[in-house]
Amino acid sequence: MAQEVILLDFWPSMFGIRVRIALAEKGVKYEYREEDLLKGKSPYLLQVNPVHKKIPVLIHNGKPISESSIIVQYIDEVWNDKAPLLPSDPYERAQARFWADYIDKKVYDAGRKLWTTTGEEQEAAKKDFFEIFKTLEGQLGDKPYFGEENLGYVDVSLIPYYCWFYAYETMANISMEAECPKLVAWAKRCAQKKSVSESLVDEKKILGFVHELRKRLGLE
Ligand code: GS8
Repeated sequence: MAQEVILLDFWPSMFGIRVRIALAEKGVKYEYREEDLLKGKSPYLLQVNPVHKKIPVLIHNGKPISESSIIVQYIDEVWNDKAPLLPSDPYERAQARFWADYIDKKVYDAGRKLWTTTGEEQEAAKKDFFEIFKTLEGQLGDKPYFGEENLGYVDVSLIPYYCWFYAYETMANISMEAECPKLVAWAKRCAQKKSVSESLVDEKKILGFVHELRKRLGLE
């Protein structure tokens, strides 16, 4: 059966980038539909994600799936003729889900605080941010990928933030390389993969987007 796959996405979104990478890893052809959230939300987005009204949404043969982590797992299950993203062992799967959940609960908010705060508040935000990234770096250990020898579910969860590092560094005057060298080496390794490099966004464009968001929040 011909597959109709549509991705409703917004270019700077780390959540959308996860889905782009997963689809690229599986070699799935799809129609990319940009949802310009700076301008508003389309009736189509409200129709396909009436609960959260957020991108990304994957529409597979007319059926919508929301929430990036759930979408990536769905892609892994449907296009199972390609290398799996999640491990097959139940315990290893649970561990991968634990770390992806940790990323979901921690990284976005910690990163956002770096560019929405100043002074003491920002110093505390930096401390929290590096605590999270050092925990992740510890979990990576000396493995090439979180998914051991190949890019896996946890890698796909975290790598989209790589193109936001430059904005975090610029706004908070920090160095990822100095604090988390192994994690930066991992990010560079992931970015050598076509599925990742073609899905990530230019870091300077992300910085420009952060300035735009700060203006909208009255911060500059
Ligand atoms: C988060 C998606 C999200 O925040 C996921 O898919 O993993 N837990 C969800 N999407 C944002 C754009 S990226 O920052 C979004 O659609 N925001 C619109 C809104 O908040 O109204």
